[in-house]
Amino acid sequence: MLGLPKTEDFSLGRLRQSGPHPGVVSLYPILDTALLARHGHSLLDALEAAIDGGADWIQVRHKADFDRDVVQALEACAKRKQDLILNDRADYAALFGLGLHVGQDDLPPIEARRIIGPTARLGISTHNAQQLEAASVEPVNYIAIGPVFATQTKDNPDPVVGLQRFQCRLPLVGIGGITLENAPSVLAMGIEKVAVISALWQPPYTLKSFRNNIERWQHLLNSSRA
Ligand code: TZP
Ligand code: MG
Repeated sequence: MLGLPKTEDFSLGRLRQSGPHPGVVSLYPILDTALLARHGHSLLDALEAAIDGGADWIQVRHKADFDRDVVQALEACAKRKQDLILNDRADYAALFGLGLHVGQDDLPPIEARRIIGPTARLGISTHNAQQLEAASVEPVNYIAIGPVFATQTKDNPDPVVGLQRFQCRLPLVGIGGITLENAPSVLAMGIEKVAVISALWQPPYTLKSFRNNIERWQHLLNSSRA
């Protein structure tokens, strides 16, 4: 069907990609296009600032229509960072050769994997231990768990999971309401990355302050081992 690979081509053993420094937690900034627009910044400029601040994994989250302007901005971002991770949309991830992050109501990971191919990074959001266990047998590279704390960023968020320690064979990403102040407590959850949207933006909301915040977070996380 459509020349897509078969699902059994994706063996779970090939998918684990742990970080280069075991025990070190890193920042996973998410560029939310609505938040960027509120602060008057383009997606590409924000991506550049995040890369400059030292971020490795970076996600683009666009919850509105994929109109032509957005698609062009995404294409420019894909040229800048080929392993960028796109939220929700397997079609655009495949079109531009990007990674993908899916939620519980998006395309199931096994289908998403067939669309984006065997090597692109694929992550999934989970919101409780049952979803986490179910996700751990999917052909994903990492699993996000959250919201860890209350968040203003997501519409209709699931109940807060709090600071539980989760066991998982795949790299875990904590997300939701994580700030520079509470980040050290999150590390005890056994996670490899903290995904952050709003807390990376502080007054004066410039690209320079965003870039510097990313550097500060990385520094804090690098100096606190999980
Ligand atoms: N999924 C669970 S919480 C959340 C998402 C996308 C929002 C995280 O945003 P913030 O601003 O870091 O709380
Ligand atoms: Mg989604």
